[in-house]
Amino acid sequence: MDESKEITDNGTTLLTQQNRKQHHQAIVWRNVMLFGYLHLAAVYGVVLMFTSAKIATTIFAILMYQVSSIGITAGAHRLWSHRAYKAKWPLRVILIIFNTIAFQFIKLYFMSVKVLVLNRLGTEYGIFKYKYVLLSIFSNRRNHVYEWARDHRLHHKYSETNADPHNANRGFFFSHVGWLLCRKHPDIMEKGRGIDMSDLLADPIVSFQKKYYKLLMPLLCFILPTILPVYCWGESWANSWFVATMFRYTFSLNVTWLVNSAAHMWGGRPYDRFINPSENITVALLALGEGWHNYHHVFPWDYKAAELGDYKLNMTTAFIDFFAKIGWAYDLKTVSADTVRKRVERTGISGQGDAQTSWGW
Ligand code: ST9
Ligand code: ZN
Ligand code: ZN
Repeated sequence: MDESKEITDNGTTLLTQQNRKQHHQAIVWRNVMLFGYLHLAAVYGVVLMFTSAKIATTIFAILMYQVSSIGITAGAHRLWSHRAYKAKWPLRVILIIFNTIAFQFIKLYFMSVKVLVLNRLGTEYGIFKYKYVLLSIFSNRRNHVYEWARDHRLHHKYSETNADPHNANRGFFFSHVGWLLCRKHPDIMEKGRGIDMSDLLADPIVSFQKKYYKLLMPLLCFILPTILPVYCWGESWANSWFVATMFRYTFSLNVTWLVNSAAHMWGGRPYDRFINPSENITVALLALGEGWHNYHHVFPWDYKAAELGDYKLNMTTAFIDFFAKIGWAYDLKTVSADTVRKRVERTGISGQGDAQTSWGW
């Protein structure tokens, strides 16, 4: 028997204490290379943006970033992870489409590059691997709303412990991207099993995404954003791939990660000075209102994810309010001024509210 494991009474396998440590520290080199490629490609995308790309391609990339961000903030985050409001099915369909544009299939790049090289060599092996890649693409199931929400609920419930997937106590790098470059801590799997996900399993639109994700995500996140600029306004394939797809995608990934890193480190803590999540304007601006993180960790059910929800610094709230006006969003949960005041008196810094923010520089 593998010495790193022990068998429990009911027959399940557990890692021993010693090996738990080694397990969660194991680096996943495939991800290191993939994220390395992504960031290099994004930098090249910036160069092309200022040298040869058409202005329409840059505008398209910004638009795709905004749309995919709403899929995360108003969709995966405030609606599906926190149930901060309810949405009728047409809005849920819009959000699941936006969300699928934002999602990623990191394995794809690495394997595609490998296959391109092998096929250039014209080997039988290359052709075999090509078939393997196609099979892998359609059999992977990572990062749909269900998995995103499960990790995020865990992040709130066990914030800054080993059961938090991006535990900010392990430093900026770990909470930003490092957690995606190594195996998850066993506490995450253990505590994750106790997270109630029945509401998402019962949502047919989330289940649809989960079922067809392998097909929908590559199409919406990579293939269409690359093809559209070429066919609609005559952009070159290289500009389209590196600007509209690689740069847009990597930028939006980093903005999302900043909520886990920067907004857990820099900024005011007016609602609860005993926790790390902070009010960070830079992150709020970039992440469409998700930088008011001290408030959000104290009142995660508030659909504004902020006390004031000022539209300029909270585009997601503007989006939800618009759909509430036409009746597609309803039961918007919020927190009374009195409850906020009492909490501030108990754990915060009185009289500061949303005003005690920081640019995080
Ligand atoms: C990406 C992540 O997309 C982005 C998420 C960011 C979250 C941010 C939140 C911010 C707050 C909200 C604000 C939004 C702002 C938005 C602004 C927009 C501009 N419970 O994962 P595995 C099970 S990154 C229970 O392989 P390893 C799991 O089911 C880019 N169980 O762990 C599985 O079991 P089974 C693309 C869990 O091997 C087993 O454990 N993403 C849980 O340690 C193994 O799971 C990628 O490239 C849980 N929570 O690998 C993916 N979790 O065998 C990168 C797991 O039954 N990830 N289980 O299937 C990976 O490659 C791997 O997950 C790993 C860990 C290497 C990191
Ligand atoms: Zn957080
Ligand atoms: Zn949250």
